[in-house]
Amino acid sequence: MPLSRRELFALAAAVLQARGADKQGMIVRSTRPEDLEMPPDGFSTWITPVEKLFVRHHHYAARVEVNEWKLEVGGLVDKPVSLTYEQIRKLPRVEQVAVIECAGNGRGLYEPSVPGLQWEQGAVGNVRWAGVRLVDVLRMTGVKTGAREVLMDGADQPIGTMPKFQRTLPLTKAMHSGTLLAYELNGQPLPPIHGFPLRVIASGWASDSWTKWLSKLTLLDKDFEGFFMATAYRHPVKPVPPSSAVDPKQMRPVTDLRVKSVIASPVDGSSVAPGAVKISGVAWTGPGQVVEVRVSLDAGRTWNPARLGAEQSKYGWRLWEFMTPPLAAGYYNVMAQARDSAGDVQPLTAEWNPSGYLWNVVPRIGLAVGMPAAAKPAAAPETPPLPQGFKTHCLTCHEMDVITQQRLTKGQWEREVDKMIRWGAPVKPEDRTGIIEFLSGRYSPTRR
Ligand SMILES: Nc1nc2c(c(=O)[nH]1)N[C@H]1C(S)=C(S)[C@@H](COP(=O)(O)O)O[C@H]1N2
Ligand SMILES: [Mo]
Repeated sequence: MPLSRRELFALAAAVLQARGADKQGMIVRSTRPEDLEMPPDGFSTWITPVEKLFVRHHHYAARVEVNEWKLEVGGLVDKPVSLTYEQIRKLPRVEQVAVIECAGNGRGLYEPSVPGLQWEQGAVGNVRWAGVRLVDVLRMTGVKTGAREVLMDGADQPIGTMPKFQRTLPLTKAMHSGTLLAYELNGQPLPPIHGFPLRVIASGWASDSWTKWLSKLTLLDKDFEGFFMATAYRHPVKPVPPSSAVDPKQMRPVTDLRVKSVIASPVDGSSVAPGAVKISGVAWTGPGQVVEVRVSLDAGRTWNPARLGAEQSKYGWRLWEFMTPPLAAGYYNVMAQARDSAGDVQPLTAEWNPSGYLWNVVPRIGLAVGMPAAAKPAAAPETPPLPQGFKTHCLTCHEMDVITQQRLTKGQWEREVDKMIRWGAPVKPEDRTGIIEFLSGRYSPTRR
């Protein structure tokens, strides 16, 4: 099926923007819409440079003409306002370093695997934001009694018949001093791909609540029922059996980030000369502060305290490093574990959840000292013959890359294909079975 005019336009805009943002060296999870993961070396600096910051959009990126743009604030307010970019820039300016982390960061590490972008570690960054407090905007409008949630709308348009990306913040989080509307990233105007001209910063929370290209805020007196609140971005209230389907009513929205450390160096599977080795990385948490990172060289039998870096900020990440004693030749299982001021400790094993959110398992790397690195089998390039209708039904809105990274059961593939059909993929009934057979045959949990 040829692209509609709107789709063509959105695509052209996305391509233009991709050229504008210099994101070389990123791990590409999806080329269209663009979903890019930070490579592991991004965990070696306190501030993540914009070229390394991960990118995640559900739809194609919006391109906003700032002269035609306004932020509308309405709903249960005393006085609705419509603010220009200049008016927002004149409000009291706040700077804040904060971790931005996708709720799905680490999804690719869950076993059994779950559908979605197979992020490993790098759907996260630590950025210096500048903007205004959301509460300062709400002071201008006043908030009527009974208002409970703030609905956030962005200027990006859905692909096909996908639902709009609409999220809400509870009023308490919206009024929190750490919640900003940001117009700058690392001292530069927000790049288009990261939400120019204005985006939400819900510090301490996963970034599905950090609406980009923000265009409208609406105060509501009840829970918003849109797809991205009522169905997506929900986490089981109680632990569930792996692979189970869980009713969204038994889940609640993802909010706080979890305490987590990542090892930046050495890289998993590398080989070093005998002697002392510097192990380093970063650690962060949601509410509270990281108070300790400890490192094990023997798969968790014994632990050593790491030194925390001097640079810190309430919502930022913390660099850490541990200098080992001289290491004899051998193979080492290196782990890192962070603990925060609330007493939360990084777990050793995952608690499975249906969408693969909030992965924060202790990272583990293999390190060869004075011996060759373990050989890794090279992945065979994927050039599968496609089934009938696949190109026109599936590869119109996105590319093959988003499919080849999945490892799903037949039931999971059926649910994915039917979701795509609901979202406007023009799959003919006679082609549906062939597509599901192809996907579940080739991209199944048993094929690694
Ligand atoms: N308007 C809009 N805002 C959005 C999204 C989106 O698709 N549309 N994706 C959200 C998600 S899930 C994440 S993880 C972050 C990613 O922000 P980044 O691309 O600047 O890293 O933006 C959030 N804000
Ligand atoms: Mo996300």
